[in-house]
Amino acid sequence: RATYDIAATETKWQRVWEELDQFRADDASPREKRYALTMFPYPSGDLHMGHAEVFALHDVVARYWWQRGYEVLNPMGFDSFGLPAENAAIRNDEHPDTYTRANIAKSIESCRKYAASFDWSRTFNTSDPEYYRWTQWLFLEFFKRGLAYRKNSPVNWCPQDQTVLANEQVVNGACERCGAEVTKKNLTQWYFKITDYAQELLDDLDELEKTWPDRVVTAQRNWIGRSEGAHVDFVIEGRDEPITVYTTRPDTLFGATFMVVAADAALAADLVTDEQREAFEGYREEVRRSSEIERQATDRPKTGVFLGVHATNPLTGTQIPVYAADYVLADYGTGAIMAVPGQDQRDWDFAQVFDLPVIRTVQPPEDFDGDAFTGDGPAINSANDEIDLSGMGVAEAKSTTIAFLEGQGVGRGTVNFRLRDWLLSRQRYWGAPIPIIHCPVDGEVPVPEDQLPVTLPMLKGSDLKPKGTSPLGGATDWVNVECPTCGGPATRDTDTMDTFVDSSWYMFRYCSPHEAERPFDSDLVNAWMPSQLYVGGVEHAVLHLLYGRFFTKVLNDMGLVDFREPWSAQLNQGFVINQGKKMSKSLGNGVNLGEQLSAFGVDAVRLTLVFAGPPEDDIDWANMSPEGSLRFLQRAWRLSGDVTSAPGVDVTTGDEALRRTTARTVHDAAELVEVYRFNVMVARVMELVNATRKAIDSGVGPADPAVREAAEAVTILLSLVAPYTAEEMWERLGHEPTVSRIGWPEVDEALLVEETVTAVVQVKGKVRARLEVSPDVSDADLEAAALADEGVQRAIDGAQVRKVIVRAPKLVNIVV
Ligand code: ANZ
Repeated sequence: RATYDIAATETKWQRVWEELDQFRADDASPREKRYALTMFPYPSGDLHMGHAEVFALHDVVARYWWQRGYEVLNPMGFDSFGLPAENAAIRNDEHPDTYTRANIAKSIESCRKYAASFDWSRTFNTSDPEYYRWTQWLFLEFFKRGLAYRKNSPVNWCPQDQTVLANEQVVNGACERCGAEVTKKNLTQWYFKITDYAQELLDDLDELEKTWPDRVVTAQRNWIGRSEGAHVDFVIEGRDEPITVYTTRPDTLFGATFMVVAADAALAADLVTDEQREAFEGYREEVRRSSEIERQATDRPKTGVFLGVHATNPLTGTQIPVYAADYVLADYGTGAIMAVPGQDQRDWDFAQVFDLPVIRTVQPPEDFDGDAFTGDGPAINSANDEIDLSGMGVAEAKSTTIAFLEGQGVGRGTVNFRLRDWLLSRQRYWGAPIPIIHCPVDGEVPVPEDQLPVTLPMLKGSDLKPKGTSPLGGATDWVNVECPTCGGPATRDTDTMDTFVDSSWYMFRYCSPHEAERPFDSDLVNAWMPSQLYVGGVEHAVLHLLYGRFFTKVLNDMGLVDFREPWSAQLNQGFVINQGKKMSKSLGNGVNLGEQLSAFGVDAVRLTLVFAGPPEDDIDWANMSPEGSLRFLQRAWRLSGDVTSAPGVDVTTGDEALRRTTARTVHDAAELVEVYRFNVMVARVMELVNATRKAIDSGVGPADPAVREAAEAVTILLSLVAPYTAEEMWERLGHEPTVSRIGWPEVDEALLVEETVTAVVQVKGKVRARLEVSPDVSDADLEAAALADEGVQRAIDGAQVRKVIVRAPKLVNIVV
């Protein structure tokens, strides 16, 4: 059996493509623009199976758009700042840039071999000074607008990486990068005020929900965590200022029998009496030593300490004790709660340990035998001389209570968000320096625009070892500067920015990557964006995808872009796993991409990944058959050698059955790609290959123009998945290179109309109607159509139908 030489084919076409440069996006093109974006990789090594999967899936759409006649922007760059490069540099005693550039060179080489249709003329690395100059410029714009600020607060601290982490980077209490258990530390840090946009970030999800994966939208909604409730003021004996608590259940206020303040909040230390101070401080130490995971575990026994003071319940007038405990978080709501053990399980558990009273304020159903009752029901034990909630449901009792508290001036309805401001400073070297100068006279002074970028001083190897403070602090020549305002001695900020800042605006940069006067050309950005497809991992559901949305809104407020959401549609691929498990070094189940590519060729690996299933599903490589993919590609390729008619032959005279199959396949393939069902599209191409093979080997024969039409359609459809094989086929079919931008096959609409058969309808044994129906009409549909026919109705003439015998698609017999 004839086959093609994989290695030779790959080398041959890479050279041709290089010369043709056919995927360069033309800003000036009159075609409609499409922007296919895929998350840029972190260059920590060469490409792996995960990249192979994403790029294969993403490329189907990018190549499809080209074939459909769009002008496509499909760029690729590298998210090259960050910890792995810095850690590698420490290990190898080199500069992080050296490591980063070597990996990038390897990755680009691999992407080219992999035939990903990226426009390499637009590539950049976020660690290029020409790029981070604008990251710094954007930081300063945020600073000028009050959206970047410094504050001292307890922050997540990774003891292993010796740096702070954003909340988003703490996963189950552990550092997202290295897995070390995260602790808390008080530090002055830079924040972006993303909370100013909380409501809009939430509202705009309603529109995105139509085109974004559900799990991403849900994750963002939960992360933003909007809740409606009330602030309630509690008067404390011997203290002027009341304590305000945040509650989502103001209706339960009559049942608030104690109060809890976060043990690590300043308020707790402020409230505690002298008699209780020692006990409190001991407890606080204990809390600081325990991890976030331990503290948030629901099954853990509740702990706490009495602060020695009482608060007055504003509705009952009762004196209720105030405790410090670790189940209340310092940085949520007001850091203090009213505890209602009758309706809240955590409060119930605490009340059991400390022997505190429980008053139910919602009547549980009769069969209820749990502890706290969190459901809806009529209010009980909830009345005094001025307000009576008795019998009201939760919603009504809430609004009634809020109105009453507002009237008394001791509370107000409020909206609360779980979302915190974005902590962006890092005490590490390999990132964009924060372009601020600290002056004893003028305070925080922005580095003047004409002095950007603030480039990193040359440090390497052991200079970079984590010390808990930024390594940049050691570069004294770099640190000590004149204050741009007063000229006096001042120092540079020594922190660098979180790499998520770099990746929050890279999609804009691709639209004008060589722009030297500003971060991007607004006209070009508005012409290309929002991007119509963003392909990437669901692990970015709340980090990157929320930050990028936030940046876009700020850029819109600055007048730099004319839209407020950067990505109108999104696709999350599953993971490539092996033998049912995530690939890992310790399990030794890693699959080496390079080996797969040399064994089966690029096309077979790409086809396997695309054909494996819906893109969202995980792919278990152990169950895949790249051999099978290769066999199919060779089968398809053989067709191209068997066609004996000439290019451009009049196909309208070809075999109609095969022409119909081809037309249907091409038509459906387009629809399938549009809804990301690439695997089904491939299955349909396989069927078309079989049908064509059958036609060649049967009476139709290889000279029939329909055979050429089918083989050409197969080639164009395959160009989305297996570009090397497709080019080879196209050439064998007698065409000039290349097939990649030849255009989508034209479909004769007439061939899509289903063939019909004639069904005969008899009433009392006499033919009364002939219906044109689809050959696969169901009995029920045919019966309905027969009974609806006017002639049939006339023949029945109001008589009782006793029996209908249906033999779809040919016959209906009506007995009256
Ligand atoms: C009284 C109450 C009664 C509550 C009840 C709930 C049920 P979400 O929905 O997540 O916003 N809370 C408030 N601040 C807290 C903090 N810093 N740490 C821990 N818990 C805190 O949750 C709001 C509810 O969580 C608030 O409503 C408060 O308890 C608690 F039957 O107040 B609730």
